[in-house]
Parts: sequence; C-alpha cells; structure tokens
Amino acid sequence: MDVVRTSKRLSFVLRHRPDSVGLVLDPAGWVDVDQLLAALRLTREQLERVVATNDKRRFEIAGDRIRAVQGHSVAVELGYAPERPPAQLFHGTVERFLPAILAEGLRPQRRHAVHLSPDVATARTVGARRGRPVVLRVDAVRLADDGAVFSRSANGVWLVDAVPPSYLTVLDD
Ligand code: HQG
Repeated sequence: MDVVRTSKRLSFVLRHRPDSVGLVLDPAGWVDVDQLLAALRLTREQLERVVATNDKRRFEIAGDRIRAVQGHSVAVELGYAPERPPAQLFHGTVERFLPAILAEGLRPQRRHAVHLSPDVATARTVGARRGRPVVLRVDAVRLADDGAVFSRSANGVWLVDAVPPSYLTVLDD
C-alpha cells in the first residue's frame, strides 16, 4: 500500500466526496471505520498506519469512527471550542490571488473555513503548493476582539469564517 496515495484518497473521501464511495458523514464529519474499510478495501492495520504516519495528522480515529480534522468542503460542524487566537496568525497564498484577497479579504472558498497557520514557515509551505508563496499576516487578536470566532483543529490549523482586508498585511520576502 502506498501511504501517501491512500492518505490523499482518505482526504478526498472524508473531506470532499464521501458519496463517491457510498459513504455518508455524520454532522461532525465522522464515519464508521468498518464502513470506510469496506468502501476503500483497506485493512484496519493499513488504515491505522496511514493515520499514525500522516505528516500533518489530518485524520483522527475515536472508538469505531474516523474523520478528517479539517479541510472539508462538505458541510460539517467540527465542534472545536472557540479559542482566543495568538496576536498574529499567517496565511500562505500566491501573488495572483492578492488583488481579490486585498479587496474582499480571505474567504473560505470551497472549504468550510479560512485556514490560518501559527507561523510564517508553515504558511509559506501552504502557499508554495500553488507557486511562489506570498505570506499574509493576520491581526488575529484584533479580529477576535471585533467579534470573529476562532477555533483550532486537532492538528493545529486555526479556523475562522473570514478575514476582512483591514486585518491583513502582506509580508515582505
Ligand atoms: C485563496 C492544506 C481569491 C487562498 C494546506 C488559497 C492548508 C482567495 C485558496 C489547507 C480568497 C483556497 C488549506 C479571495 C482566499 N479571493 N482567493 N477572497 N480568499 N483565497 O486549498 O488555505 O494538506 O482551500 O489564499 O496545508 O490554501 O490539505 O485553502 O490559496 O492547511 O491537509 O484561495 O489545505 O492542508 O485554497 O489550504 P484552499 P489553503 P492539507
């Protein structure tokens, strides 16, 4: 079994298209492990290896259920408690999105939330998936003080509904 390929397949099914293999997520994104194993033709041992070795700890198993910890495009209520963010958070993107981002702010696009990183290095890696990365600093505490609700996924990604442009600063390289 190719661990990375299987992880990508799991992300696809548990975040975006559970229906593609006949699964239905519960409202918090969980699905029965045995059903997932049958649908993906995996053994429990293979699944546990993918979950345990995943570089970004993208999945969590609790009892007989499994879910992706963030990154969904299907509607889910992950249930992470609201949490006060650090003073600053970061978002990695690419130059071509900047005009839109600086005009309308960060939007979740296809996902259920805007994803923010706790440090510049992580944000740069996220942006680099699409080209030369550009990092934005988010004035997170001010945004929280102004009423935005932040939460943090089980793998340390900060989530928020949106970030208006006035809370964003483009960092120099
Ligand atoms: C951009 C990966 C135009 C945004 C990563 C991003 C992350 C706008 C893209 C996680 C915009 C959305 C999430 C606006 C935002 N106008 N473009 N108003 N607002 N954008 O993939 O944050 O490996 O949905 O900058 O590591 O890149 O999958 O979000 O470029 O943690 O676990 O629209 O996905 O994790 O792209 O990445 P995405 P993201 P995994």
